[in-house]
Amino acid sequence: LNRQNIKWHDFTISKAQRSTLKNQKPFIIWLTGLSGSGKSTIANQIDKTLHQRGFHTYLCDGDNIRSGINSDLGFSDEDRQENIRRIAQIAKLFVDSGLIVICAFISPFVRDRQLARDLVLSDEFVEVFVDTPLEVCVQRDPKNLYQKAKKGDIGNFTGISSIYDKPVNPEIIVDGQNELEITTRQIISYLQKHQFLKQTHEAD
Ligand code: ADX
Repeated sequence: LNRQNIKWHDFTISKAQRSTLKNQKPFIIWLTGLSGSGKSTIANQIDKTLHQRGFHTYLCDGDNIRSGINSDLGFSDEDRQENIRRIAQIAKLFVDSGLIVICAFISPFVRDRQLARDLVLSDEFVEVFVDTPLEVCVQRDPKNLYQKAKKGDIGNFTGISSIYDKPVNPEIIVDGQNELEITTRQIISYLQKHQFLKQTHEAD
């Protein structure tokens, strides 16, 4: 591909101006963990809580993104890499637009999560490891996918026939077996403590 003739252009209205208008600091909350670990449920609760407190948010979730923009991708290592690359670029655009973006993807490879992190400023990325033991995810098996993966009906299944790199140094580790309310409070407290959430928004 010849990218020589492509040049980045800064337009008049900046990220700072867009976020000032929204009265918030834009950033990404990146949830990673096994299938069935609870990422989507936690992401939804964080999204709801922030929205109710007056923040402008957007939630990107694996199954949704994969049914639209990434419907051409499967679960080989290369496709997962491309999945995360595109989502990270999309999340960056949302951050640029002034939003708080909540991403919930297995994102099994440390390299791809690092790539996503490196796309934004160092204080714009909060990695949350949803730590739920594989046995618990297998037991939950909400979509019966572990059962199919064990029988060999689904290949490259994370935790069964495809690897998951545990995060090395995530900002937050949540115990996927905790009550949803406790986990949500843990994440929101972190965000408050580290100045991600301005005080002007009402706390409940
Ligand atoms: S990722 O690995 O590329 O980050 P992503 O989060 O987008 O995965 O999608 C994961 C979802 O796809 C799972 O929750 C599950 O419902 C579904 N899925 C289908 N096949 C697989 C597979 N082989 N491995 C993992 N998840 C799969």
